Amino acid sequence: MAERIILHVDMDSFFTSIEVKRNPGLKGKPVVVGADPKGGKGRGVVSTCSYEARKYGIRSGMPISKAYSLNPNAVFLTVNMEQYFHVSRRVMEILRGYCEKFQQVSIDEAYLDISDRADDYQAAEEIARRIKAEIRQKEGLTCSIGIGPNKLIAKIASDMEKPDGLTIVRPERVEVFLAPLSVRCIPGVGPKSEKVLKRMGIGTIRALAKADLQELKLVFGKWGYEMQRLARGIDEREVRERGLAKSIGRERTFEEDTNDRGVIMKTLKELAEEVHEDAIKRGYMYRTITLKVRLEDFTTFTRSRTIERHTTSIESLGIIQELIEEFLDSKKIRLLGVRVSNLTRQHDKQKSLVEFKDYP
Ligand code: TTP
Ligand code: MG
Repeated sequence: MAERIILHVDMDSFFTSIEVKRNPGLKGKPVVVGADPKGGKGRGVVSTCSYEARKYGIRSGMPISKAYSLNPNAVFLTVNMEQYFHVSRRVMEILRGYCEKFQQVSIDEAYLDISDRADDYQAAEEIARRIKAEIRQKEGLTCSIGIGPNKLIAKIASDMEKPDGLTIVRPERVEVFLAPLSVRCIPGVGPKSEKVLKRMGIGTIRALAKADLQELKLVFGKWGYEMQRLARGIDEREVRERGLAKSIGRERTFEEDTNDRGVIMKTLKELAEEVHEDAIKRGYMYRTITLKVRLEDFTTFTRSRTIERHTTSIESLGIIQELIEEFLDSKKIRLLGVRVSNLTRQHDKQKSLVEFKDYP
């Protein structure tokens, strides 16, 4: 494969930065965007928070009640998904203008293959600076950019000097750059792989790069081989626009079949929230919501509803709660699933015209 130069761009504390931009009085304050904390009794989670809030230990995905206990004086804001989607779209349009090959990976993150526009890393740095300046000028927001010979390196690099970072890793620096990092920095190595690797005495990427391949294969199969290639800085994944995902879903099998309404409703709520969060993070709105129910005798049913327009709020929850009703008095339930489909990253036309007017 010819040498490539890849950029990974990730907006800084994205939802929060948009809120601060709209209300400059919040600048420099700990700001948390997520569910309503209701004086510490609120349910739901933190979507994201400002870097000032992170100093108190507040993080994405944390229960909002926990965030409240860490700093009750932080500014708590609920999400304005529609606006974040608009900003996301405009940022992605800016980025698209800087490359031939583009790939949006989430609501605030994208890869750019700039190999045909930059002959060397100096030219790449120039481009990165222009991108940062254009986003700052047009949207009043900062981003962090990583530059490297492939997606893996670009992605890890973009996270290195957040916020407003620019980290360049030339091919000859890849090995030194990766060596001290935790194996967790490798995409695909989650808590489970990390644990197994730890037992094998492998904690850093350096150790993984040097590990015995046969042993890795024995434990992880093909993934062991791929993992080690990544640890050696080899990543041939192309930057390419993927078609939209077809659907996003989650299922859960009960340990014991149940007809307990409370348990069923609680599980559905969790599933709907997880699916919704996942859709938002990946930058998708949805129109169709599907419930799947498997009864104790293994008969399986699905029920779907399509709403009038794509949504960014958690309408899936209410709909799922209606769809489950017909199953509540029947046999015990073995498995529940929630799925959203009819996905888009684009606002429905009419709606967006209106929205654009009252958002500068
Ligand atoms: P991230 O890029 O992971 O986070 P961030 O942009 O807020 O902060 P950073 O400077 O570290 O990049 O996610 C982008 C947005 O996605 C984030 O602003 C809110 C949303 N999000 C959630 O709603 N829930 C989550 O658990 C995460 C991780 C993100
Ligand atoms: Mg981000």
